[in-house]
Parts: sequence; C-alpha cells; structure tokens
Amino acid sequence: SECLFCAIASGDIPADVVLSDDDLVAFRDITPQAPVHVLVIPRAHHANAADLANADPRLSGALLRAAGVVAAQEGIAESGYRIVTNTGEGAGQSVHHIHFHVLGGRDLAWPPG
Ligand code: DGP
Repeated sequence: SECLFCAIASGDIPADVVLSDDDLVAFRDITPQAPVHVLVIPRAHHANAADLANADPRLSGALLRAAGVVAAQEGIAESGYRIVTNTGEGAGQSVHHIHFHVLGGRDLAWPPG
C-alpha cells in the first residue's frame, strides 16, 4: 500500500501508539499543534469521514468513541478538547485516510482558521 496511515495501522511504519484495538489505532501526531494531539484512524482504508460513514457506520461510531477514550486517557476530557477531521485539499487534508485529530491541553481558538 502507498497509504501512509495504512502503513502505520499495520505497524510497517512506527508511531507513538496510545490506543489500539481490532478496529482502530490512535497515535501521536508527528507535528503536534497542541500539548495533546492524537490521531485516531480506522485500520480499514477510507478516504474521509463521509466515505467512512457511508461504508461502515458502526466503525464511524467506534472511531468517535475512541476519540473520547483518548481524551480521557490524556487528561483533557474535563478541561476541553476538539475533534477535527479535514476533508479535501481546501480544508488542509494531507493524508487521504480518514483521521480524527484529538486536540487539547491548551485554550483552543474558535472559529478555527
Ligand atoms: P491532515 O493535514 O488533516 O490530513 O492531517 C495529517 C496529519 O498527519 C498532520 O497533522 C501530520 C500527521 N502526520 C503526517 N505524517 C505522519 C507520520 O508519519 N507520523 C505521524 N505520527 N503523524 C504524521
């Protein structure tokens, strides 16, 4: 596979994994934008959130649940955090394998840029 996140999910490319199960992997972003910046990805390849939700609603829910588990593990569930998924070049999506960014540990501006 030429997909970077498929390679991380399979373990071919190492990552700092914080949560993993049969469905998904969560690992620290290589260029963190906040004190906590974790990416949650399905093991199965889907390009973006809409594709994932159409193909596998159960897996969509599992990913969202995992984002909350990561937030609790990282100690930001109470202080507040953001779940972000960029879709398409105009929104800044650079890896075309759906990923939820889980960001927290500092005040987050709204609206985002
Ligand atoms: P996006 O721009 O929304 O598609 O987010 C892609 C994110 O992936 C970006 O924040 C940086 C991160 N990233 C890119 N390559 C790697 C990598 O090899 N390892 C890790 N841990 N994160 C990566």
